[in-house]
Amino acid sequence: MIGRVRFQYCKVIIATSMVWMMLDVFVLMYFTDCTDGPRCGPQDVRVIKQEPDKVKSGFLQKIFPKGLLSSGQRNGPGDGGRAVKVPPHREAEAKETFKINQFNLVASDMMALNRTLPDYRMEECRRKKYPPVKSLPKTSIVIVFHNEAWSTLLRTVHSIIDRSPNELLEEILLVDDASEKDHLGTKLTDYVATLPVPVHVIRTGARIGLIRARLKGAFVAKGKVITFLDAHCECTEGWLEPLLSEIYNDRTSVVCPIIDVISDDSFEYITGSDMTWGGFNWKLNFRWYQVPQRELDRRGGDRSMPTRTPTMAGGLFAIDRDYFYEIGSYDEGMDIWGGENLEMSFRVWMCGGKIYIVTCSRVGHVFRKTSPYSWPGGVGRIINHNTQRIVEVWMDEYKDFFYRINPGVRATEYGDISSRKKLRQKLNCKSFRWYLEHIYPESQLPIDYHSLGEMRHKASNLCLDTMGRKSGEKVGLEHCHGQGGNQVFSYTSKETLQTDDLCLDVSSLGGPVKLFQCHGMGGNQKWTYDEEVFSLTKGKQIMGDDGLCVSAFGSETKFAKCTSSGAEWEFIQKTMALRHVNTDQCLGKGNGVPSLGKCDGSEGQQWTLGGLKEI
Ligand code: UD2
Ligand code: MN
Repeated sequence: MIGRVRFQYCKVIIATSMVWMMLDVFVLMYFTDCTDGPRCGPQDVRVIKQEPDKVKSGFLQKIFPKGLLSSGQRNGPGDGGRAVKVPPHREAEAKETFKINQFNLVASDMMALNRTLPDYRMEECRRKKYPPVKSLPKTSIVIVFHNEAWSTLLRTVHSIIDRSPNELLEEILLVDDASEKDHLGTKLTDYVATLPVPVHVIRTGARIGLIRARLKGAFVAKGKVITFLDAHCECTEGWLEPLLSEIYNDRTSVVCPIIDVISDDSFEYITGSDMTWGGFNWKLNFRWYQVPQRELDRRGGDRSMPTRTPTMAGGLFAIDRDYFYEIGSYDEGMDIWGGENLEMSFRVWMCGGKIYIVTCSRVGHVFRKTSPYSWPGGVGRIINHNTQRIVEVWMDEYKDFFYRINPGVRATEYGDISSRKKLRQKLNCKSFRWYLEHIYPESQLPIDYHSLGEMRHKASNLCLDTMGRKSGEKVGLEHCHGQGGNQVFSYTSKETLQTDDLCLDVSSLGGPVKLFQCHGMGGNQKWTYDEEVFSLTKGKQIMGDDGLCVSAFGSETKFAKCTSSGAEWEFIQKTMALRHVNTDQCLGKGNGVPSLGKCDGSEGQQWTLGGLKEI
């Protein structure tokens, strides 16, 4: 027993409470009497995993339905976070049932509901001292689901119970959003009644979508903090204390764990990076991006310190319950799925709160490639409806940018937003520009820009086109279709030529013109447009009002007496050239594709930028 305890200076092991004693093979708690050391004090109340040699055969099966919990051997499928190998005779079944949940149901069902996971935390996190458990706020955990699989839902629940100090769990609230599966009916209610933590099932009746379902859960939550989780998660060792302690320190902090990846195919637990944060692209899709140097510096290089993140993924976070309501909970007008995470992110930052990714807290989530459930009225309608509610309420003048890029979205109705606008006023929230400037200066949505529209090559009358390609691939030149989409580019005030989160990038002299993730650091992505230049031609003079001519003196130009030599200039006010600064070459067309060449002022290097404006 002791051999498995990591902190060996801790001496006394006491099992607490009848329930826990009954389940001591399943969950064991121990206190320590040490007076010093990284994890001393009452916060040392820990939940540790079941000990194989302590399990009496058949014990767990008496309490839990047969075969659901791992007993005895802890080297079963998926244990240790390992990938599950579906045996050959079940492969066809796995393939067939994949579409039910959009993950490998056979693999999930093969694993114990309480499979073991290693402690994935970084060393600094394990050493960190948190406030004593008795002073941390208790949390209600709200999990909404629609047609979730039994094994993923219950594994989420078991992972919470197994890896959280019992004292911190007020309750687990399972909000069933009108599921149509037998296993989520009385079987679920009966099962959760056997668990050593209060677990309640709330039924929405009709399908109301995840946003309103979460609101239902939050409404009955008794805990000082509400922690939201998706229904296919696994919490890891020590996940809860770092989240609660941030809220304990500042109740206006909204905190997310690092979301690790549980493979949708093998259920392997794959740790995610602590160097990514949340952002969004031009379509207002949530995206993970690299944490910029600015934020690393703010944390003094300490990776165990929470990262301030511009947006959150949305599914996994904890928030002070009263603050949740003060800051406007959720927009009840949002349907089914999508957008609520950006809405909340903008709102929290603009109205005085903060959002962190707490890098000492790790929770796994099964990321799926497609959604398994129905979307009443269609995916497009729902997403466009929800997105417009964000844009109209929170984005001020930047809504024009959004609609220019996504004109089709306008056709969808978005309902009444007056109460959300009032909320913004009541909370006295800052502008979206403020948010971009202060919270998200690295945003892919340019804060200021010179142009937004097509980029037309004058000589060929063709338009720059992403051809739907990805980062690292070449940009194309196509007939201008005037439909926006792949032909919308912005020349930004950071002097990048950008389309969504990709920038025109040339990495070497003579190299191809590629699309690359915008990094915001100039370099290979910096371009100038439309500089005033003088180009030397024969027989032309530029005469000023005073009768003097523009003349060359070395590399400088000055007004001087008009003579037959040295003053023969053509003044081209608009070169319309796009000069790549690093290589000092201009964008033109070679072999049918955009390419760089020595700047020569020719028509082959002239571009008109759509939506050009003064800033
Ligand atoms: C992400 C979030 C998710 C939510 C969503 C945007 C993570 C890991 N996940 O998508 O929480 O913020 O972005 O809205 O950050 N559900 C219902 N009723 C419905 C539809 C879904 O209860 O009508 C449940 C569903 O069973 C699941 C949860 O809502 O437990 C989130 O849905 P998802 O897993 O399909 O969302 P995900 O992870 O793709
Ligand atoms: Mn999910």
